[in-house]
Amino acid sequence: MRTQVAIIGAGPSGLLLGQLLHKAGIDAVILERQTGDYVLGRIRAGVLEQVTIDLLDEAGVGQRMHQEGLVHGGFDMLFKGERHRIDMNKLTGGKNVMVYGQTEVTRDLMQARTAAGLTTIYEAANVAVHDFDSAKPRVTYEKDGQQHEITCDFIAGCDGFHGVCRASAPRNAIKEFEKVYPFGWLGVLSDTPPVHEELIYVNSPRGFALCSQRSETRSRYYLQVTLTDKVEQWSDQAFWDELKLRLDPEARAKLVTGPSIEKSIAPLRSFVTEPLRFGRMFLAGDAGHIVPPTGAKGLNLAATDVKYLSNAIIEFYQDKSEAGIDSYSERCLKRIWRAERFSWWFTSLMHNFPENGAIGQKLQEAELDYIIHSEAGARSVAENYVGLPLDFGQ
Ligand code: RFL
Ligand code: PHB
Repeated sequence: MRTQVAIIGAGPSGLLLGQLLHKAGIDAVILERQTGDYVLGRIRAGVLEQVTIDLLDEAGVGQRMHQEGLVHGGFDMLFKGERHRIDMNKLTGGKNVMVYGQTEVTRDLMQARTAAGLTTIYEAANVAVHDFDSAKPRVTYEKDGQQHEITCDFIAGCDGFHGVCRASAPRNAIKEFEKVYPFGWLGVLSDTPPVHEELIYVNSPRGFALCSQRSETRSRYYLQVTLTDKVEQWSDQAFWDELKLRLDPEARAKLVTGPSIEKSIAPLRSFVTEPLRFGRMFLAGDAGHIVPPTGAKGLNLAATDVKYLSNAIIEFYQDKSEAGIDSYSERCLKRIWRAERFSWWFTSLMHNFPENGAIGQKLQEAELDYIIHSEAGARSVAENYVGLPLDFGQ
């Protein structure tokens, strides 16, 4: 088979890239290791920045998001038992975020792909990338016991943190920066009304908690847990009991509990690969970087990587210019490091680090106190949370 762009991975970055290229008349095939249902079953991010909303509109898949997504103009920070609102909308001159789950974004992109008759090969095993240092890259894979080959102009590595593309880059050409945090997030999804109309980020002596949501009837809650904790150790009752202990009295009284419909533990990591381009192969999304979820940046960064990458590839075909693909890595990494910094900072501020002792907790409380009493401090949080503009600093 021959295509212009072989995309590895049908997560949000691969699917969005496929859609943006299709809109520009560029042919792409997506290879995905899992089934479509498996991809849709992964419960992950829930907050979209304005730039991501705009991109989904540009890709022609924003209709359901605008109908069902919840627009949030602020969020609460709870510390020392009291809640304080960050009025993002006011602090950023009218910007908001949208609460709309990654699962729904993925579903909308998959449906658009099916409707346009575009090729996604699910359950593609042993995907391997070849010759991306030449003008004729190839991708091989197995499907139903048969070996297949795709020849292409470009390979887009949208295959997540554990994918094959980054692993195939020459070791001497790649630099990796990593920080692994000494805790994880235990997440529960439940068909119960959210405890509050906006998100609540909690710094408590018992550890971080987050009250999030997917709709007016579906909630998503997280607890900071130690890395040795196993999901099986956490009954639903134990989860709700611990969450209540980390909330303020009003939220504790209002919290509606119910059976979990999903429960999982995610480790927290900051990770960046440099560069993001190896000849004719590009990395985008989690394949190139990971942020701890505290700043809600993972999915949004994946979307902006893909925006830069699709622009670069479109420029290559339409203008016969390699300027975009040459600057892809550098442009993307600037935005990535800004989001890495914010996510690392917000994680450090909100979580319990017993190794930092009592002074660590006091310093966090002093910083939180500064943020809520200083408009400059609050604005810095707000402008990063809603997402810096695509052309920031350029
Ligand atoms: P994805 O979503 O991981 O998709 C990559 C796809 O590539 C496939 N794949 C392969 N296909 C073919 N051959 C191979 N060899 C392959 N190897 C992998 C995979 O099956 C998969 O379908 O990456 P993408 O598209 O870059 O999207 C990024 C986002 O998914 C990610 O940034 C966020 O979800 C991060 N993230 C969270 N972000 C938030 O903002 N808030 C959260 O609450 C949040 N929770 C999470 C998360 C990421 C998690 N991961 C990666 C383990 C929770 C988890 C558990
Ligand atoms: C979520 O709803 O899953 C979510 C929201 C905000 C975050 C992280 C996760 O910072």
